[in-house]
Amino acid sequence: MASHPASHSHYHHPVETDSGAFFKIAAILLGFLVGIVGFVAVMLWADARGARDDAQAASQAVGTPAAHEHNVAQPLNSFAGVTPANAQALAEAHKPYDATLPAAPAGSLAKVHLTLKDMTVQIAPGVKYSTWSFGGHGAPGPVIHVRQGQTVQMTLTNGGAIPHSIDFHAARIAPDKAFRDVAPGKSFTFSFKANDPGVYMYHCGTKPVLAHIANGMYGAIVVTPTAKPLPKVDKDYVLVASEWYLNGDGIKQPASLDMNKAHAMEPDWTTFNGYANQYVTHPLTAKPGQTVRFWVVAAGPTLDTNFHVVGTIFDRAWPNANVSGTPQHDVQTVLVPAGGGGVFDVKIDEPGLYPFVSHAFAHVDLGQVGLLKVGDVKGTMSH
Ligand SMILES: [Cu+2]
Repeated sequence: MASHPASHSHYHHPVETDSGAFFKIAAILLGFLVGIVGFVAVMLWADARGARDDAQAASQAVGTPAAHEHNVAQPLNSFAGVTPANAQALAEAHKPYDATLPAAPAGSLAKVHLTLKDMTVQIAPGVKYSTWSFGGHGAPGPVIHVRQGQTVQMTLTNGGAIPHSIDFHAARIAPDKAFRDVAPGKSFTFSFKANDPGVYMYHCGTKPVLAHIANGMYGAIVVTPTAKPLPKVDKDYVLVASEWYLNGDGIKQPASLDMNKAHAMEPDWTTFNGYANQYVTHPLTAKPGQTVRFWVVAAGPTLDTNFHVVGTIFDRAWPNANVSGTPQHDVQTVLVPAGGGGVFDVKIDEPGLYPFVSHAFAHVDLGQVGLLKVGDVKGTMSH
């Protein structure tokens, strides 16, 4: 009963208490309201300021491209994974780049003639990109295969709109002479002796090299060792890894290079042989018990490839394509640096679908994955 009078006494001053509370609550609400209005005002101001900065950046960009490219921070829009609705049908209709190593020519002279062409290709299902391409079939350029000791006589014909050149990593030659710029409409021939076996990158070396490689000017040359031949294998496949930096999604109109993304190293697509996931839809094949040799080049322009085959281990690996040296045995993942190569042998006995990837897994999501189908197995695999 002691508590009752106390609470009762509260009930005796209802008006005064309630009205005090009312003013207090009203004051607090008013305070909130002022705060919210203030916050909204700050947001509007920031928005307006952002728009003004954007307008300034845009006007600067028109007048001074250099400032636009290097001095103005701006968001880089990603088009990673953006494909049209019928992507699956397009992927199935796409003719994959032939990864099979072609035969080396007979005799002591290997004549190679590459014509440069500006052309639009697909780099993912329904994703078009305006390339500068070697050999007229997009990126990568054709696989060149010679034997150690052969002389490579290289003729470059520039069918493009601007000067280009060709730099062979397989050559020991003065680059200022051999890798010089060739003007549009002109041809240039130089020769080198392929004394060093391995798999090498070739690429356009015209400035800015980043742009020329990013636009598809790269390929692989395999120099088969003859002094110390490699163990015989059943299949030889060539994979050229590269990444793409797009200024649009490439669906309605072809994308071209976004140099800011290329500098930031934020690709939209990464590929083996120039087209995202093409060997997932159209797997490379082997029979159970066969040994498959992968000749891998990472063309970049900037990013490395961490080569790995899921479900097996490399029986032999020649990191850096050092095929005149001793191979490593039983290794899982080998770095193929941008501008470098590697050679990898796998013998797979059990039928199945074995993905080959860059094990830097962002690259798998961006398209640098394929399947090696061992035996007559059905279905596909998601990674
Ligand atoms: Cu070029």
